[in-house]
Amino acid sequence: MPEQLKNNRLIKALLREPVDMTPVWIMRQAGRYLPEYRETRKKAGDFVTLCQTPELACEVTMQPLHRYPLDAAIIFSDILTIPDAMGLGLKLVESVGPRFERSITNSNDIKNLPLPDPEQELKYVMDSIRLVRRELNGDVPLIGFSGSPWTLATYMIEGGSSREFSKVKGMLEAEPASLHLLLKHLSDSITLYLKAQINAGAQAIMIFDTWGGILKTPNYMNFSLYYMKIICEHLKNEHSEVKVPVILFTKGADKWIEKIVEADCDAISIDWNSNIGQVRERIGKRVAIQGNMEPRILKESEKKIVDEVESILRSYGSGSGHVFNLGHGITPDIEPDKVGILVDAVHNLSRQYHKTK
Ligand code: 1CP
Repeated sequence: MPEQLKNNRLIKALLREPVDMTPVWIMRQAGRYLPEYRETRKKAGDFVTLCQTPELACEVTMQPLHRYPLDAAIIFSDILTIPDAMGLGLKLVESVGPRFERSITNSNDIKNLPLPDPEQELKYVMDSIRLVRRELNGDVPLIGFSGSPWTLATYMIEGGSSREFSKVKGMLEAEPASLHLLLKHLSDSITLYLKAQINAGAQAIMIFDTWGGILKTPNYMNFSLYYMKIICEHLKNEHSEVKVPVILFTKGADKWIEKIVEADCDAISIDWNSNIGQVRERIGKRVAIQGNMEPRILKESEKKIVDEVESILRSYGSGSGHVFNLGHGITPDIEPDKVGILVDAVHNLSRQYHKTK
């Protein structure tokens, strides 16, 4: 429970309660930029086996926390566990990305999709969460996550990663009712999955809508945000004594931020195309804000990284409600020491913004 957490800055900031310094964690903090991650992945044999072996998933979840004084752990898994559990057959193909053995092409495929039981087909995720909670021993909170219905639908219909999204956009135009059927089914499944993650020990939840930004405004509202909002409503009371904050992240959503905060979320995560200070002004005190350094900056000099951290902290300004993060995942080409520079800079430079008078 958060009260028993030794470092509770993340949860406090997500709930806009006072903190001594701005909490920081990094999207994809356990990943290929770390040599120890690449070692464990080799030991597992492949990425899917790594995700499905709780001892190894726990090991890689902990790796970045052994290196840096991060304010949160995020469970090592992937957003594509749900489609895999629905029988699509996930593989990660080297230098191509995630691929499914089977994809969704018509309404019959959708009607035949099972609703995975999180404690059966996805038990390995829950076991990883239980293991990490034991390993963390209350040091920092553990974040659980899922993809958004829209983002998962893009992978299921395209059969993997995509650049053009022509199949899913084709279904949206030609068979919107079928697409809604799939999105509804995914919302049900994600709700069960996230509730199970909370019951297994996740202390905050993040929903990744990586591909919401490719939609036109009315389609974003109807095919992406609408379903995330339903999930948030279902999660609102999914905690015993302490609140489990929910973070929504749509990449490329600057123009929709006022609409996103109307969903029952506690925080929004923003990419580097938004100005964090302006976002704060636009939304007032409604939710906390996570973000938003461009991952590419981590390739620059120590001075440039520290300057950028300072500029983001200054732009947000005084008071709680900010969780420092990148605007998207860290890339495999980053030198691990640069992450240490970032984390220390956030902690050191943010104290001045949290002085109580
Ligand atoms: O070893 C490898 O080559 C695997 C690379 C990798 C990793 C480290 C993949 C394949 N997934 C992950 C882990 C992962 N994925 C985490 C772990 C927790 C963390 O430390 O942050 C998380 C939160 C994700 C979420 C995820 N997977 C998203 C949403 C976030 C985002 O980056 O936008 C998406 C879109 C995926 C799909 C996916 N899985 C893997 C890759 C390379 C991708 C992206 C493919 C694409 O661009 O379409």
